[in-house]
Formats: sequence, structure tokens, C-alpha cells
Amino acid sequence: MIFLRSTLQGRFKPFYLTAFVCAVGFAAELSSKPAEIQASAKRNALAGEFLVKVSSRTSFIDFAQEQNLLVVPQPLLKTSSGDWYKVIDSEGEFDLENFLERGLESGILHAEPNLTWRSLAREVLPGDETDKMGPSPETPTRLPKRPRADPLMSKVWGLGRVAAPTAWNKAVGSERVVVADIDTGVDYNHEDLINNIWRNPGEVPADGKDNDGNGFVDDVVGWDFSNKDNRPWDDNDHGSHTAGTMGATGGNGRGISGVSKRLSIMPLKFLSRYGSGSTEDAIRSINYAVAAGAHILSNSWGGDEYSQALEEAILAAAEKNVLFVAAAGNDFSDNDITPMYPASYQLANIISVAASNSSEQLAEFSNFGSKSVHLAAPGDVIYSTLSSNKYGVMSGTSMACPMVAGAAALLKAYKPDLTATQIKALLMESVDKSPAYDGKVMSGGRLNVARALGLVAGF
Ligand SMILES: [Ca+2]
Ligand SMILES: [Ca+2]
Ligand SMILES: [Ca+2]
Repeated sequence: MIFLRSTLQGRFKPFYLTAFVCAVGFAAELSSKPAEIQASAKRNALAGEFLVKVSSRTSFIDFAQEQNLLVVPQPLLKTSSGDWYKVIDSEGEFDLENFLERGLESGILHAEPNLTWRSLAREVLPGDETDKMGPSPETPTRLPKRPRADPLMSKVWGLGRVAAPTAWNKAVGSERVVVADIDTGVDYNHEDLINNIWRNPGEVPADGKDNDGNGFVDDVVGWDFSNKDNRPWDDNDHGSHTAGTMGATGGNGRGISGVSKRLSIMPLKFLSRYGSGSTEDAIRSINYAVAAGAHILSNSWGGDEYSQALEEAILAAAEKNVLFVAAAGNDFSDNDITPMYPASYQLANIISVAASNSSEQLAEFSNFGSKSVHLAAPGDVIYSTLSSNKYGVMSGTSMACPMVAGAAALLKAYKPDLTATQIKALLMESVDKSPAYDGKVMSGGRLNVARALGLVAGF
């Protein structure tokens, strides 16, 4: 970090961006003006932390120095229209409006608070009591030569509903398809997950070196951006649950199966053991996944405030043909009216998922939106893997999202040259339509994996 001393102190009042003023701007208008700034009393943001987009690093650094701000020297995100930096206000008197108005001449294009986001399961998850680092990743055990039944499959109602077993006659997935689980971490040693965990091919474990030069030391199974270490261990349960839904190992004689029996799950932890995390760490997770070649990002988290930085990170993923699956939210509200981010960004690579229940209705808690939520998937009373080698039930659009991510992985494995937007179109066109979803989601239906796979031949 660079510490910059100030000559101007003690006369800055807090002003903040208002979320929805920006929200109506949509993807086409990513630039921002000081007019978008209004005072707001309450924020879900990290105190004193801001994300700033600049056109010129040098003049920005000079300006920040006047303002007595710490600037993290490595850019958070580089785009064709400017780079994003994290700025820390150690004085607690940061005036965003003043900063932007005066900073325009110094190449500052935008500034926003470092917002916080939360996991989207309905349960209040306690998490572990301790902050201890997770265990070291174990070597996967060899799978049985002939598939053995997964003994707990009768508890998983959603897979039958989306016709996954029928789809498996055609495709079971492939470890070549990488799905990032951007969440609270994953129990990468879980008996039913270990065989489907992504391994960084360029990294030598535990030698204290960054062998592949990606900026992360000994990142053999992903990264923990919440605790800043190389063990993205799940100290909450949420991320292990989403991992199991997309891809618990099928046919290994243990536990359950995910929608994709085979795939590579990349654990990226940015949500804490309490289930919350910052825009900064969400963007770092997205950057990591895209750089490491992930094809699909599963995002069972959100918030109702707009972040331009997050939108630009997802746009950068779109430019690399990466599909971004997002949970629609659990407020039983209309996302067309009250957006839920990241699900509500109007980007071509985002697929927003509502939750359905076993009675083939929209789950009582699920958000919806005929223009902004794409399809429904089972998300109520979902049985899956939990951390510390356990299994259990959770409900939420958090559980529906990885079902769609797993379905996308199955399509990608079946036909590797499918683009992100083709996968999105296939999943939407193949839904089981029902009056229950008509007018609630854009496709008017609920995920059907077998039918989606059947449509692939036409692409
Ligand atoms: Ca590395
Ligand atoms: Ca290493
Ligand atoms: Ca299994």
C-alpha cells in the first residue's frame, strides 16, 4: 500500500452514490457522472473503503495524495475505458461528491463505496467459531472402475424434476469444464466433492512459491479472498452445499450426485463464515476464475445496491466467453422493479435463476421478474453436501443457481465449442413451461436438463 499524506483534512462530509440512479443506466452506459451522487444515511459497505475508476494513474495518485488517501497500488480491474483502484480513507471523512467533482480533472471517472454482498440461502448460518485456516487439500481417491450407486440420491428431489438422470444417458460431464463456485469456500476434501475439485496444473503445492506466476502462492485448489490464504475452506456450509448441487461426484458409491457427475469445481471464497463479502473480493474472485480459464461462474449471492465496478468485472468475463449464473434473491420481490445484483445487470452472459419447489410452484421466498429473471430451478428443501464431510438441507435461490450452473457444465462438456450466450439460450428454450412461471420468469418455465441437451444438436 502507498500512504499518501494530505494537506486538506477535516472538512469532508460523507456523501454516497445512490444505487438505483446508476441502476437504470444499464450496461450500455457504464460511465458515471458526479450528478449521480446523493446523500444516503445507510449503506451496506465497508467503512472507509472505496473503489475508484481512473483514466490516468499518475494524476490520480497525485490527487489522492492531496486527499490523504491510501491507494492499493495494484489495479483491481483493468478495462479499455480505465482502471479500478481500491482507496482507503484512514481519516473517515471521505467526501465522495467533492472527490469526484474535483477529481474529474485528475482523470477520476467514477468512485463508489466498497459494498458488501450476502449469501442467498434462507437459513441463518452460524459458521465456525474460529478463524483457523482450512486443512491442506488431500489427494483424491481413485473412483470405482464401474459406477456405484449414490446411496443418498432418494433425498434429492430436484435432480429427477429437471430430468438429469435422463440427460446422463447422453452426457455425464467432463473434468475439462471448469465451474468457479464463488461463495463461502468449499470442503475440498469432502468424500463426495474431492474428485471433482479443480486442481491448478501450474502450481506446486506447499513450496512457498507462485509457480505459475498468477500472483497467488501455492493456490492448488483456488483461493480464499476473504481470509487471504490459499485454502478456500468452507467455514459456513453454504459454498459446499452449492458445490454439491452443481457437481457432487456421481456414481462413486457415496452421497449424492450433482447435476454434472463430472466437472472441475474451482473453490473461490469471498464470503466470510458469516456469509458476507465485499465488491473488491467478488471482483478478485471473478478475475481469478477468468484468468484461470473457468467456463462458468456460479454466484449464489447478491445485494440490492448497484456497483459499476462489479458490472464491469462481469462484462470483462463476458468478453472472455464466460457464463455468469446468478441467484435471483429471496425477498419474494419483482427484480424488474427492485433490482437484485449481480442477477439484474443487463449483460448477455448473465443468467438469473429463481427457485421452484417440489409442488412445481415458484418457492414462496423466490424473487421473480418477467424481464430480468431467466428461468426457475429447484431451490426449496434441497439436499446436498455440507462442510466437514456432511450432508444436509438448505433452501434459497442460492440452491437453484448451482443447479443451472451444473446444467450449463453438462452442455459445455457435451459440446465444448458452445458459447456462453448459446448455453444461456439453450437453457431458456428447453424449460418445462407452466402457468406457475408464466409472467414470473422470462422463459416461462423451469430447468429441464435432458431437453436442453437434446437441443444442443441444433446449435
Ligand atoms: Ca500461483
Ligand atoms: Ca507453489
Ligand atoms: Ca456421489
